[in-house]
Amino acid sequence: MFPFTPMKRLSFHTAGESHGRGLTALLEGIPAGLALDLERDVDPELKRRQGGYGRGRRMQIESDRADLLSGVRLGETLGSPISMVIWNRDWENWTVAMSHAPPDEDVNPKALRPHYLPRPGHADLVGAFKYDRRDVRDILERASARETAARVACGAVAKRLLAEFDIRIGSHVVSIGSVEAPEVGLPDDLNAVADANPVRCLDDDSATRIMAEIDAAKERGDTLGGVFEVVATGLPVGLGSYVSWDTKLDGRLAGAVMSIQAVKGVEIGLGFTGAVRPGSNVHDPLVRAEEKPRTGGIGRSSNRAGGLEGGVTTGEPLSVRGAMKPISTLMKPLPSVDLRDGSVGNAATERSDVCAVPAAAVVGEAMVALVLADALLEKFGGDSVGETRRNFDAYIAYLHDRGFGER
Ligand code: EPS
Repeated sequence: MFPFTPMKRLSFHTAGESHGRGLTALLEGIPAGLALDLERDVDPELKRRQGGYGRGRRMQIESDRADLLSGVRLGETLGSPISMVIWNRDWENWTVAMSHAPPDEDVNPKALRPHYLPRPGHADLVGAFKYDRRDVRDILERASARETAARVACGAVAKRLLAEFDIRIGSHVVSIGSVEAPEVGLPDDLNAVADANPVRCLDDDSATRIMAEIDAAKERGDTLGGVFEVVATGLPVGLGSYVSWDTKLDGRLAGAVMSIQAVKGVEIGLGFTGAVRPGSNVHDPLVRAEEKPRTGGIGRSSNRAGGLEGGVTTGEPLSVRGAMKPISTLMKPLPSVDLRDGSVGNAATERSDVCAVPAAAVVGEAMVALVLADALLEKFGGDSVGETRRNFDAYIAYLHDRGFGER
């Protein structure tokens, strides 16, 4: 058996704890010759991830920006690994609790900020068993969604590559708590519209109701989840493959989006809704579309497939939805068991967000961008962006010239 390898040409790694010194992002496989300026291309994405109504006080402490360590010279990528660091400003408040050195003998145990009552729904308990820890801080520091800042840094570079080929990625919030926004046509510049709204929702009335629901949840000491949609436009037909299970792009996208902290469901196109409809109301009729060379001049009169058929891009907009459960740190905590003595108590509480769905949507964009950039390089190869472009352009020209006829 082969391991499941969603990424074929690109690879990325992140390291870092939520209240440690910082997060490291390492991205390998980006071709040489890509113009890259972190202040222009990466930092604004980090800022987008920090926003959203419902975030806690931590986001007022942090002001994320990426420090470049390697992989770029004179404004262009070198083809070598790109490494970036995002320093945690909050670290200065955690130097004792998150010290790399063993604690002093006379340290006040409280200064180490231990937690012994795992939060239901969090990685706390399973992590404590798996890694043989008692203090669940050893688990939660890495399980924290702070790690997604490093994913967004890598995703921003992937977006920069995709933009060279006019492939754009945006997202918006579909629902939070019980409020579901009505379906509206997607604006051309999806992120410009979504980012202008405090919960990244395209419908202002729904956004108002969502914010009221977030306020009420906060008042109750509760948290809220929701659904976001990531949309990619400009993709050519033919990324991914149907020939083997681990080459199918739908599976690779689903794995990437499902890997985001607190995501419990992923849908592509109609997703679960398609399972209850007859086929005639699910599949998208084919139509001639000479004006759309990236679909091969044959388009679809609807896009219920969400831009993928057989695990291969169709050239229609790609739609991936992620369902995020409510954050598991509740200010009015649920019952838990104390790992020191087995006594029953309430789960640990600490500063957290009430809702992070708007941020998760931005992380979703990053994960989708990384998978799509990988699929682009898988099909077109290229050690330099120029080489990738020549191969890409030749393919688009082939699609344009292909015409009809039996062979
Ligand atoms: C998080 C808890 C909160 C969030 C954090 C994720 O942090 P803190 O415990 O420091 O208040 O703000 O998210 C981030 C720091 C971030 O950058 O997204 C958690 O427990 O997962």
